[in-house]
Amino acid sequence: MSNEKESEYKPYHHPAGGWGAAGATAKVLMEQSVLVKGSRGLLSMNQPGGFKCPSCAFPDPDQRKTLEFCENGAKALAHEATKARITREFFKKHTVTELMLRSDYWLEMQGRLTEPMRYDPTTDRYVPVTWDDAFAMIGRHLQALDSPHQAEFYTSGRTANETAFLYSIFVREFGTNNFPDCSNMCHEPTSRGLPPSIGIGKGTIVMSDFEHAEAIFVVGQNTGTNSPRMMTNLVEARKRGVPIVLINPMPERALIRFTEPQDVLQMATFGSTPISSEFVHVRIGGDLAIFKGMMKVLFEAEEQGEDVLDRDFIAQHTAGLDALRADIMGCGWEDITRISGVSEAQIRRVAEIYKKSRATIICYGMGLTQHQEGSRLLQQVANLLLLRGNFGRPGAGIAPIRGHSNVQGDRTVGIDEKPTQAYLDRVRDAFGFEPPREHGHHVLDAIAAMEAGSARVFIGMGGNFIRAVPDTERSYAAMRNLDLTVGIATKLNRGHLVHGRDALILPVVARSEIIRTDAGEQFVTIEDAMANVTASRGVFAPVSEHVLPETEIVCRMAMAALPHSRTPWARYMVDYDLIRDKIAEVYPEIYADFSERIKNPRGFHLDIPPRRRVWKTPNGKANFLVMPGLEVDAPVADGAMLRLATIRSHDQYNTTIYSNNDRYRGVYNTRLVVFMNREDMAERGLENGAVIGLETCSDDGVRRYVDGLSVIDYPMPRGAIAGYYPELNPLLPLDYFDEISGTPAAKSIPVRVVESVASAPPLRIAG
Ligand SMILES: Nc1nc2c(c(=O)[nH]1)N[C@H]1C(S)=C(S)[C@@H](COP(=O)(O)OP(=O)(O)OC[C@H]3O[C@@H](n4cnc5c(=O)[nH]c(N)nc54)[C@H](O)[C@@H]3O)O[C@H]1N2
Ligand SMILES: Nc1nc2c(c(=O)[nH]1)N[C@H]1C(S)=C(S)[C@@H](COP(=O)(O)OP(=O)(O)OC[C@H]3O[C@@H](n4cnc5c(=O)[nH]c(N)nc54)[C@H](O)[C@@H]3O)O[C@H]1N2
Ligand SMILES: [Mo]
Repeated sequence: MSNEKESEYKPYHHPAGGWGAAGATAKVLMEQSVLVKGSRGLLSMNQPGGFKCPSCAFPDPDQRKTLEFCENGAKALAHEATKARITREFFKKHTVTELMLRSDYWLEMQGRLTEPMRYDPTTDRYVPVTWDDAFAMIGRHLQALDSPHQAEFYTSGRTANETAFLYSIFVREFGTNNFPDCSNMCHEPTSRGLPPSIGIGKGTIVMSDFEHAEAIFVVGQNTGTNSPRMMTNLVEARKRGVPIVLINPMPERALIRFTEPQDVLQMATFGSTPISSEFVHVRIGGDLAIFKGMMKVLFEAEEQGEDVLDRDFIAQHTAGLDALRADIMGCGWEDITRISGVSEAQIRRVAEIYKKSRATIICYGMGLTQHQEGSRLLQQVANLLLLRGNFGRPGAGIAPIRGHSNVQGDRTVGIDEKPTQAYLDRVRDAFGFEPPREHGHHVLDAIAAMEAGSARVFIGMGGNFIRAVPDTERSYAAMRNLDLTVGIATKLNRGHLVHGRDALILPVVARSEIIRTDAGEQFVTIEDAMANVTASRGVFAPVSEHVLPETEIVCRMAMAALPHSRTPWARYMVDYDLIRDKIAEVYPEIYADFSERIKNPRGFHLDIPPRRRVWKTPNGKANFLVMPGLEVDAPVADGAMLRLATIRSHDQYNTTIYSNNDRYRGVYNTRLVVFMNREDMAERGLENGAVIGLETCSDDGVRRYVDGLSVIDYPMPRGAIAGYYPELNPLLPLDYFDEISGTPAAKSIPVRVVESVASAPPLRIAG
């Protein structure tokens, strides 16, 4: 093995960001052979008149800079604008069986898909198909179903508002609410958990709130990697002396020390800013105990006659305080510290920061949502904020840091397996058909239906469903049960290789590319994680003349499946203003005058009622909701059990692997690692770099096992380990999820170490 490719662990001692980030940006543009094109693209990214970054959902700042992108946005763009192409010759060369043996990284590096392909079982290859034949095949399969509920319509969060809206109309006119979407594995606890509490399943802050906050909490979110542009806000807050509390089982590098790649002076002097003022080294699943401990400190202070609760706000706007107080005061410090793994002294210190602050923001990510009680855990975050009136005040609020660039928008415009009856009435009135009224499938329901054989067709609007879902082997088998699988995509991925009897790959015009129709150039819109809607206009020519815009694909699928439809699909397909007019009609409260308002180059903000202290809950109040106990994951009676969090490296975008490195965590040329506490290693007789297997602790008779993982001695709390998604998804059982949202508990998989039987290459441990 060449030295260059040797897998290695080499702790990263520099601040995050800085020259490392600048260098990585240049490197990825060169790797994809798009130095000039990519640099030109970066100038238009997140700028008025340009396109929205295809990476994360973090908003643009109010004061625009000439450059508004980050290292990982540059990777996303470089991989989208890449020079590499997959042509029909590629598919002629490789059978699907052969391609299955390749890594996700290798598949990604083959480049952009350039023409529609159909699976040919006689040769086990994808072969070219015309668009007309592809749509005819989809129409035939959909019309042949006994019931519309036998089809699953997946959406990944990169899909723009106009496309997602039409897709939701097509599917409802077809007759089902089966809308599994990536949000079901992501921020669904936000969407389902927060409405009973504050009346909306979205975040309540806007960008300017960072300027007014007096304390910021970053909980279970790896900002420097997954929403790097937010680092600017944290750096600015820190420079103002605002305390930043980091709650995470991993000391994420960027949240400890950061150099702003756009700060010329800091770059030149190799300076950096310390970010977190308090690092709370929580056990996996220990956050609930911390939040309850903090609330206990507040209630104790209240008992002492201190003026710590926002009495007026509570009296005027909330319900349920007494029940909450009783629950919290019933929690003992011994349990709180044991379950959180954090000392009472530190919880008191953090509570003190919260008490002193007149405006607090709590940001969170997958570290909170992907637990068995993720939804109810978030309600406790809301409780904590409500106690001090941290809604409807500058500098305060709850901030779910969303994933995909339009995942929030997709839900807003109808990608929802549990739509409200009022919404369905508006669809009926706007389109003149009766939509289905019963709830449809989320991701886990969809897999169950495939396993049971009741689902026959799967259509994937973007994403990589099969690689993102739990229980890899079982899910693969479920997918292979289908009659037809359709992958609407920019890049080849595993989802195209684990397919039904018939299968199609339909390549699309990407976010950074120009959409041209008979009515001229079109643009689409995106809603970011803070509910700002902005236009996105691509700047590059499409990758090939044989790819179609996603919106056209939706319309032509609809025309093929619904030959008697009265919906003017052929008109929507060419003129996106007509789609926006329909969105305005279905959502008059938030989208009135859409086509007019979107002319503002900065876009507009969708109303978030809690910002006005208006609560769209049944009782018209914000509700303190009680969650008994301190555990967010069911305890497991196994002394050898470790909790595994499956996380992202710095060089991946979900299932898309940019490289096998994770710079800030010091990992190079491998993704098969497990970060573990030194004492947990010693207890198991493991040396740094030892190769192990992991096995899930479950009692359903299924053995879930991943082998060939190198252990890394890492500052993890006792009993907590971490490793990369999607490689470790085989360990995540399909029935291990949050009941309220259906979100798999990917951050707390109970596992034990077992002997390795694989011959994995050794991991070199450097200084
Ligand atoms: N570059 C890049 N950007 C991305 C993505 C990407 O893959 N690459 N993905 C996008 C998507 S779809 C999403 S949803 C977001 C994901 O962004 P994040 O939410 O940051 O996702 P993760 O990397 O899965 O893990 C988050 C953090 O949770 C911590 N954690 C694990 N368990 C616990 C726990 O019990 N408690 C606490 N407090 N913390 C815990 C981990 O240590 C890690 O720091 O990013 C989006 N942006
Ligand atoms: N164990 C574990 N599992 C997880 C998670 C975890 O933390 N741990 N995280 C979960 C989360 S938060 C999420 S969001 C899901 C992600 O699940 P998905 O959203 O399904 O997965 P992605 O990897 O983002 O999808 C990548 C594919 O999207 C296609 N694509 C990219 N751009 C475009 C485009 O513009 N148009 C179209 N049509 N296609 C495009 C490309 O072909 C690419 O291969 O995974 C979930 N699964
Ligand atoms: Mo996500």
